[in-house]
Amino acid sequence: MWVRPRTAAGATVAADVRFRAGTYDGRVTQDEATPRTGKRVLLAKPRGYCAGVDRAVQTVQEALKLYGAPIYVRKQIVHNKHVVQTLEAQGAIFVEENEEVPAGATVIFSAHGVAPEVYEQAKARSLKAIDATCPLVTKVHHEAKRFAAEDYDILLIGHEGHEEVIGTSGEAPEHIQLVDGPDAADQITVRDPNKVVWLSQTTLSVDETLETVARLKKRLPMLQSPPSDDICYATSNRQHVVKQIAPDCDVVIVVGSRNSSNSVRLVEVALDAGARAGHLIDFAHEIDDAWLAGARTVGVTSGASVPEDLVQDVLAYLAARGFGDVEEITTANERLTFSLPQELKRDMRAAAAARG
Ligand code: 2E5
Ligand code: F3S
Repeated sequence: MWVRPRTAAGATVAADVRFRAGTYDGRVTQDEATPRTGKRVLLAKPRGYCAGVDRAVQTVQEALKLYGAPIYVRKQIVHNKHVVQTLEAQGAIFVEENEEVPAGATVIFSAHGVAPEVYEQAKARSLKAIDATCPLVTKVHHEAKRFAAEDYDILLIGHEGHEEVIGTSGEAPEHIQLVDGPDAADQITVRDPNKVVWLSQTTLSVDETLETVARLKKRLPMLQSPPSDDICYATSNRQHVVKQIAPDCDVVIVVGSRNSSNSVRLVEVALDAGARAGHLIDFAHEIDDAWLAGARTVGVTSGASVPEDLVQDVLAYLAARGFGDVEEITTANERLTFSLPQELKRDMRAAAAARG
């Protein structure tokens, strides 16, 4: 049955998008999947906002409501152009470092986490700090602190220069070495090969990380694994569904920003899994019609920092070019939510009590 899709806000999408939902049970057959124009979209689910992004964006919005504009945010709250522009329009001021925040003002730390020295700098400037670090990033910080306290060498698999890696490394710089990909594994040296553990950034390619770990284990057979997966549920779920649809796609369009690690990974995963082409775009108008020339099946997904409205814009754009038949391929249903940071909740409760 064809049903109209609904956006997160409850609005229907363009009338010429025909949409149906299904769970993935192997390849979609041509007969089922290419009705009407013979052109179709396979829409990945899960896609878009994860629980940590939802919480971080809400944190900024609630802080704006509670304390009034401007609210300072250290680094992009999440790595998405549209989210940052929207929050700026609502009164958020994004800065690179605490020194740019006026003494005594409120600063929110981004979802990617910060090193302990960033809290200390904020304290020294009497800033009111609200920590929007995703709890699943905080979990990796705790692991790093724990293994460092036990004097382990920690091999942190991640991308050099990424904010999350900088924040996690800052928990125990003297114990942590970065391993940026499988080739880097061959260069690692440790103090005691019997006391070494690997941890990782939350948004890596699952398959590439397995390869990096295998390469590390060849040289360090006693290497220990994290107590639980550091690559988060949202990263692995988005990669899993894109892997399922990619072999059937002439082109996969991933909505996400260039500095969004998890979004960039989705393009790589799609190509590795057999998509003939893959593109990362921030906005529908960036689609080049040449990408669609001769294509019958277009895959669509979005990174964990991407609002659903941007995906709906892409579907409307594709529908206007004959790709109006949309099948949503679901491989997992996500229900996780995180509560707002304690420091914000406390002030929200106090404000509610003062209003009576
Ligand atoms: C915090 C992990 O994928 P990225 O790490 O570059 O970040 P993002 O903002 O695109 O995605 C959300 C997020 C936030 C992922 N830690
Ligand atoms: Fe957190 Fe993973 Fe999202 S680490 S912010 S749940 S992509």
